[in-house]
Amino acid sequence: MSRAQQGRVAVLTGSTNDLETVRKVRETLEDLGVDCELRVLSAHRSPELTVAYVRAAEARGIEVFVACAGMANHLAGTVAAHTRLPVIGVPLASGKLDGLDSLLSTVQMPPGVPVATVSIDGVRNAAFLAARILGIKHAAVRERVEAAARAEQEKYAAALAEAERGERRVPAADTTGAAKRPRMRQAARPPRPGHRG
Ligand code: AIR
Repeated sequence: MSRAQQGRVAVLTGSTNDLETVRKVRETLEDLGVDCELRVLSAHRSPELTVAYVRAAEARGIEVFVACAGMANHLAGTVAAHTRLPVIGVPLASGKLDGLDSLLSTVQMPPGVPVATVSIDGVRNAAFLAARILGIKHAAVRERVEAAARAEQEKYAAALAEAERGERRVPAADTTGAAKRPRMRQAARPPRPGHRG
């Protein structure tokens, strides 16, 4: 862990084929000043290795897990069954159901074994949530989360101001402003039969 980084997150994923998507969890965590280790482990294909890794993780300094997998996703649930640390589940879009199977199998955990499930392919939000959890203990991470949120708000405000300036910019020859006026309304729907209006 570099001296600038605080906290330690284990990011697990079910297949090497997930890595392109899942690497964004690590990138975002590193941007937020959080140390992270990424492992390919499958609840179905390498169950014993997965459990051994989870059981040993806390002693090695892991504070939060992010578990990602596609299809019938039992990785996050398996992790949550073998640790008392917070577990964030990321359903991945893959297979014929495009992530819906993974979402449902990640989110529907029995009481007492929680998995905080983000959206399908919600890799960046998984990292932000892990950083918010770590921010309770690590002040430097809390500050990075705050700075990232402020930067996001400023970017949104700037885009909004730019859009409003564009709306007000009317060509000199067009005194009515009609050329710039956006078409906001669609044609009114015909009244439903029996509707008195
Ligand atoms: N997977 C791997 N072990 C259990 C599950 N659910 C997931 C992987 C991947 C999908 O199954 O996370 O998203 C397909 O894996 P593969 O290796 O066949 O591409």
